[in-house]
Amino acid sequence: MKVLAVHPSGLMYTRVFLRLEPLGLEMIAAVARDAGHDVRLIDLQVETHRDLYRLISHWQPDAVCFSGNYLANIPEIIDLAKSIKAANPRRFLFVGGHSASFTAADILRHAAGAIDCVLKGEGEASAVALLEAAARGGDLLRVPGVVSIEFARGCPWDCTFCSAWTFYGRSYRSRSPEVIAEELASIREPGVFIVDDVAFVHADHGMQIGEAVQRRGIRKKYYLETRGDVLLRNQEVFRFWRKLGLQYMFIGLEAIDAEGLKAFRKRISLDKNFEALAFARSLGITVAVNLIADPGWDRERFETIRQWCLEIPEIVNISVNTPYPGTEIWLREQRRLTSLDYRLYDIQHAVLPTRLPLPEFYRELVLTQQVLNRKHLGWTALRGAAGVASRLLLRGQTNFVRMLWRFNSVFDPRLQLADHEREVTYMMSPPPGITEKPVNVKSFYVHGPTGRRGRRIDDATEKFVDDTRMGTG
Ligand code: B12
Ligand code: SF4
Repeated sequence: MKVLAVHPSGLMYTRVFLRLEPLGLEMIAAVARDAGHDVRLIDLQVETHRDLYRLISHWQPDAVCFSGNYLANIPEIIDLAKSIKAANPRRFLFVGGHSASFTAADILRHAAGAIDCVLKGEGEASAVALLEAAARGGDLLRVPGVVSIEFARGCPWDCTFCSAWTFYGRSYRSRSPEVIAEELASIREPGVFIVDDVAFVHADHGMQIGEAVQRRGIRKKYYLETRGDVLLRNQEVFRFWRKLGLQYMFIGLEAIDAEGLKAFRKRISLDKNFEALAFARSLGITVAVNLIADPGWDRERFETIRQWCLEIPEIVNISVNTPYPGTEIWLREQRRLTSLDYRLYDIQHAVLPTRLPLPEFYRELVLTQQVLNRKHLGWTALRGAAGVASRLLLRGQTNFVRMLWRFNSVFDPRLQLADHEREVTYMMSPPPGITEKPVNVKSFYVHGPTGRRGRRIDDATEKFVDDTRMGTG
């Protein structure tokens, strides 16, 4: 079969900060190709809808699949599916990915027959079987830049705002260090983003990969995401990876007060988080921390955050507290959702009632982001980076410079407000009902929990995770 794999357009974040190749979709494309299908991949983060339609009309794929990781992309996927299906009703269309798994019934309902199937959960094992079933009734286009790699999959923690753990049933599986090193050796690009939810949960695994990388003399710049407590517990691993080229690290701080950390069930104290930042600083790694802004914040709260952010050297990303299907807060949040428009669920918009009038909330939010942005990308930074910028420009690499200026055209309170006024064609089903009773978390899981045997971590690490966790799972 000729199979076209489509990644939808980038969201606000990607338009300014970081755009990565769609690793999950590439994996699906790769298993389909290995099974003998003729496969192509198009990434609408870098190509246009016109490119997609042109490719479809020239190449005439038998099947088209979409990656539905991001909830805000669902309307785009449905509209594309409708027009692709209308052009050839015999073409087989399916969707998979993170958000699609939690909203499968809604997607099928909105698509009104244009989407034949939503494949829930991890797609490697089932995509080929699905294509075979469809057949009975490649050559991948590569995206330049930083590439992604997976060392391990899943997350053993259970933060209330996150669906990574429910998607993977709180499992944690790691890949063989030798296979990873081999894959890294085959990557030509100088930058590699490790897409694990929490990198180096298991110290031995991290060290073994590092040793394999060192043996092969692989030299890259690495980017990763992790937790503060993992960083502190496995300091020798991060120190080793610093030597191997670890350059940039995202740490999910989420809140700078104990109450906030408790509400998110982040299971880490403020002190530990600050200690982790100090350790990361001592390694000379660039660190970006994430904070979650609650729609209930007032002006003072934003001001406190701004002050705090200016006091620390780290890069700070601010996102908006958003109940996503598949998360615990989707069921527990006491406040009523103000919108069921998928497109607003990109953690840059408020979908819960704001204490400040909405226009003011966005003004404060964007002002806070601007202050942080200016701190790193503004005039002072530009002066400091002028050498780098002009060298890059000379080499024709305008991305870095464009990023410095793009922020204000994307993060604009008027635009964010106007997004609430758009006509809503597809409205998601609301949460089943607010409850204060203990929720059976197992009901969130896409495929059900696998228990201890699903977590490939040693007992000491399991105990470490358990000591931070409470109650659920
Ligand atoms: C790495 C990552 C990123 C990277 C980009 C990765 C990329 N190119 O898409 C960066 C850092 C840029 C990023 C940015 C953002 N991210 Co992000 N990201 C992740 C993370 C940690 C891992 C994704 C990954 O690569 N996993 C490994 C690959 C192999 O798995 P996968 O993509 O899920 O694919 C598997 C399945 O989903 C399925 N599958 C996927 N596609 C398809 C297609 C078909 C047809 C089939 C059958 C199956 C299938 O099979 C694959 C193999 O098993 C996830 C959390 C998670 N664990 O999923 C969050 C996550 C997807 N991100 C999230 C968010 C919110 C964002 C941002 C909006 C954040 C922001 N600050 O604005 C931006 C938006 C980016 C954009 N597209 O515009 C949320 C999405 C929530 C939601 N419900 O919409 C997640 C779930 C994090 C969370 N804990 O809440 N992200
Ligand atoms: S540590 Fe929390 S936020 Fe991070 S992936 Fe795991 S559950 Fe999600």
